[in-house]
Amino acid sequence: GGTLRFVLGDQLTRRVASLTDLDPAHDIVLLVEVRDEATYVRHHKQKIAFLFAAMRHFAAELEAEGIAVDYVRLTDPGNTGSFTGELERAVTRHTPARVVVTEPGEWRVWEMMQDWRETLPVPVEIRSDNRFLCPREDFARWAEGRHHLRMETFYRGMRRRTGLLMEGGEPVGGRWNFDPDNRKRLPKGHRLPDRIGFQPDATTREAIALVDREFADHFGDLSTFSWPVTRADALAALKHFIAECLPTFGDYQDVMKAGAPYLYHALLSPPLNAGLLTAEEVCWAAERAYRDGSAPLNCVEGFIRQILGWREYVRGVYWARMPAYRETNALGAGRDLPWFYWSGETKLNCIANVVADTRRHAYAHHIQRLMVTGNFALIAGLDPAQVEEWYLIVFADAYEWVELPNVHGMVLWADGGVMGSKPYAASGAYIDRMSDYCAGCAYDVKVKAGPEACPFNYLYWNFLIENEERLAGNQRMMMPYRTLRGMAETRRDEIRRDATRFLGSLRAEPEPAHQGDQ
Ligand code: FAD
Ligand code: DLZ
Ligand code: SF4
Repeated sequence: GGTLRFVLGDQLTRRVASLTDLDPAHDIVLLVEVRDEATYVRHHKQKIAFLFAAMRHFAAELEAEGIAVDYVRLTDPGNTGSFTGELERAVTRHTPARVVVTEPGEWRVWEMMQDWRETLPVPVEIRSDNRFLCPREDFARWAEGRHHLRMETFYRGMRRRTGLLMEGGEPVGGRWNFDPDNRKRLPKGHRLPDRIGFQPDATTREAIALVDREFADHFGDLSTFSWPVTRADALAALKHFIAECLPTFGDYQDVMKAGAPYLYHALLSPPLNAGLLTAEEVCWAAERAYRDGSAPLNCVEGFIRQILGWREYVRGVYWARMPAYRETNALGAGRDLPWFYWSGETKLNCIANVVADTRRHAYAHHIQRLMVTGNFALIAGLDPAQVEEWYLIVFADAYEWVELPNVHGMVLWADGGVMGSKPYAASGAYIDRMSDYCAGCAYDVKVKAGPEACPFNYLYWNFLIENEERLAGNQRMMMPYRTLRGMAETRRDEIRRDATRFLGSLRAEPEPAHQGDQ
């Protein structure tokens, strides 16, 4: 027999390692829709529909090339519901000489793959994932013996390694980082660019209908689905972003605006993470825009840093530190996730907005994730495992390799400083400066104490008080702790009192009338 090439739902590129030496005369490509992958956490409906639609289109494209594809649908009779079960069945069906796979994005699936080598009656070859610019082994070598893994150091190495935005061994423009030029506020009356959405075709509509039927009780709307689900559409999305948004990308990167989650962001993470685009081509497309004068350096550098720097870096941290990484809880946080993370029913207008965007689009941009739902989770002391599960569920781009370092490390500081030198705690003033949320809020961001006060204000100080032993010695926390020590005892008591009242009012379960409609 030939080779059975098993392609996972987030490996949808003709260039994935497991397909490079494909022999159309003898080989079979296997793709499987399985219930376990849709329910190991109860993913947002759009995430499942996106992947099923993308998998079906990818299979059709392979078939059009004359490649034999064995595509198992979710509702096919006999579908065992798991990767392992479906691979076993396929081996029995096709009796291949061997199985070839590409290493997965998640530790969970990596463990399954190790078992396949022992339990399947044929050899299983696991190939290195060539969709990233930094191989796992290279990152592991860099990370060895270091406790702190700093993004900026890694990023400079990646610039040198790839030659992106480099000139004669030096960074273009004489600096590695143009962040100080970014982070502007949105001027009043500013007109945002129109975004292209992708009308679902018949195949995508079928996937949407399937998810609507089979996963009806999962979080999220399906009616607004407009993701690119083919390589051609993903390339069109990239082109649109480079032309219309990249020239302004850096300027308003941190802005948050009610009802407008997209702003100048790329919206490319779902197609990137599923394999429809490669990080390499996206970075070079951005660099070309700089070289031909259509986008300024601060925007292009800022964008390339997100992908060549952050994205590669978090993936490296994940593989270098798992499985222990997930288990740490450096700040000992343990409060239950409030129900309003699902319902959006809260007087905190910023959170209500981010949850509404997320439910509607399976998307929120970086600062919404970091400074609203993330910052709240940090300063309210929410249980890392519950917060991580939420992030893994609600976004169309979420896979553990990218979600976990961002949430566990960047946001919650549960890794004790592997990724960030200090927790990113902030009070309401930050949200007020970068958004229009506070104007429409029942709380007053200018008020520090009492029932009218913005809860972020006292939760911020309460967080510092609760973690004084763990954080006061941190060099980067000297300033706020100095302020805290200068506070009158009565002010400290007031903070504790407000925080206790507010935190005590949080509910982890819906009111009985809402049961079941998360
Ligand atoms: P843009 O803002 O336009 O950025 C361009 C690209 O840069 C993104 O497509 C993405 O590929 C990459 N990127 C930017 N920041 C990061 C980052 N911190 N880590 C990895 N890649 C980055 N991204 C995911 O892809 N999946 C996740 O599950 C995820 N969870 C996150 C959770 C939290 C708490 C935070 C703070 C960030 C998370 N991110 C995650 C990173 C980032 O928020 C998203 O990649 C981004 O919002 C995707 O939208 P975009 O394509 O419009 O991004
Ligand atoms: C996320 C997901 C979902 C919802 N469904 C499938 C599926 O039915 N079949 C599949 O091959 N992959 C799916 N995925 C993506 C996998 O979970 C992903 O490949 C693993 O998490 C490894 O990163
Ligand atoms: Fe959020 Fe506080 Fe602003 Fe309300 S006042 S939107 S709770 S930051």
